[in-house]
Amino acid sequence: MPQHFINKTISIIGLGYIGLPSAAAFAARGVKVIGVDVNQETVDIINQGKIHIVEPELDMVVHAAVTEGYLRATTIPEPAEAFLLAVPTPFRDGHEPDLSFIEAASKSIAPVLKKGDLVILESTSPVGATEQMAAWLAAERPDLSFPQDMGEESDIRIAHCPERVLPGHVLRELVENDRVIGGLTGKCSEAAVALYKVFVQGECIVTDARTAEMCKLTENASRDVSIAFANELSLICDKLDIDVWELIKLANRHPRVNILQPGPGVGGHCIAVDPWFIVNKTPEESRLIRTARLVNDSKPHWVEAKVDTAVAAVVAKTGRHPSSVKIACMGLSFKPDIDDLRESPALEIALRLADKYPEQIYVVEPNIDALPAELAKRGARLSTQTEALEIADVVVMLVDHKGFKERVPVLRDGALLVDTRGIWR
Ligand code: SAJ
Repeated sequence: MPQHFINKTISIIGLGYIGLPSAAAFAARGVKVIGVDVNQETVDIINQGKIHIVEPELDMVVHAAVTEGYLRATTIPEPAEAFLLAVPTPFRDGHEPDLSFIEAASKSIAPVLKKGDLVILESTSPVGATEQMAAWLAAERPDLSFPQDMGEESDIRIAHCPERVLPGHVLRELVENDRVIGGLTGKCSEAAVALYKVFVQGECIVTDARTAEMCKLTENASRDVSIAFANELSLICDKLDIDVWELIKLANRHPRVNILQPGPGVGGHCIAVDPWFIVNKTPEESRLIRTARLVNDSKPHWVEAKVDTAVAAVVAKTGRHPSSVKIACMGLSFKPDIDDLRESPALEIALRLADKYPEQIYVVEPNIDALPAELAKRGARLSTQTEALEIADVVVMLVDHKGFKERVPVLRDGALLVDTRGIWR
């Protein structure tokens, strides 16, 4: 471990999907970590050596860190040598970034800051947020000097270092991924590199704070635009009666083409959010990024219309009443093999269908034990695959879970398939 952080304490503010694994990664290297979260229940669970989120292997690492005394959680910040803010940055109505969690976290650590401390913003943030955080801290602590006023001579060092880990692979990616580090000054960056070198094996690449902020937004906007291209192709191919998945496979044989996969839309709390931070700052210039967001956001409506067409076809063929048509929704999570339903297009589609076809929806989601209340309330039920496929007239494939991909079932006679993932077609 770099000498710099031996016998020092690191405080992580926000013990969610990024903060808790980061706290565990520092603690596993023998650094004393104080985790801070506003939620007392989260703090209590962690202090029992348990976790409140689903992430492979995290439970073992947190359990070891807590029982060996390297990680402790609290609701009230305590003095430390480095503070790492990993709080949410959602958007408000009109896609306006909501920095209130960063503001609250900054104000909560300000009273315990002392000369020589390092403050790092890890939350994915609009350009300028790190400078804003520095301004909030400076306003709270006029007795300390900050880099925006004193440059390299400042008492406090400040940097932005966005997280880039993939849910489901967080512990490995935290260690192996390269990190982009944007200090407000050179010394700020140096201090941040020394901190991350405690556990990061990837390269720590130094830039300024605004470039680091934009870099993270660019990564997710780039993926969003690529997925929008695939989703748009799926609409075009549907009109032209071409199998989009075969088309993409063939086009990807070209050495310089790498098209992503269409789906029911883009979910999760990152890719569907972060591009708006760019659009919000530079609306005139961000035409492609905005359009990609709109293309991806409109895909669930297109899928819903496809299901309506299938229901109408069943009715036309059998003469049955539409209210007797049963629909199986295969998968609810925002991507395969996780239990995370946040901003899931599959859930959005299931909810719309349940509104329109009450008591007719059978949901198959192997990663959850109970349906979200909003879906159950609409009369949808959680089923096994066997039960749902025995009864369904229309099957909607929404999430390419491993189990669904590995065993392609034979649908019952007359059943119609709407396959948004191209795995049962
Ligand atoms: N999706 C498609 N087609 C594809 C790939 C993805 O429809 O070909 C959909 C998924 O089904 C899902 C959504 O996109 O609904 C997002 O999934 P994802 O696996 O692309 O990304 P996330 O949201 O789990 O994680 C992303 C990652 N960013 C990039 O890959 C550029 C991760 O590295 C970031 O750390 C994370 O966002 C974050 O926290 O910002």
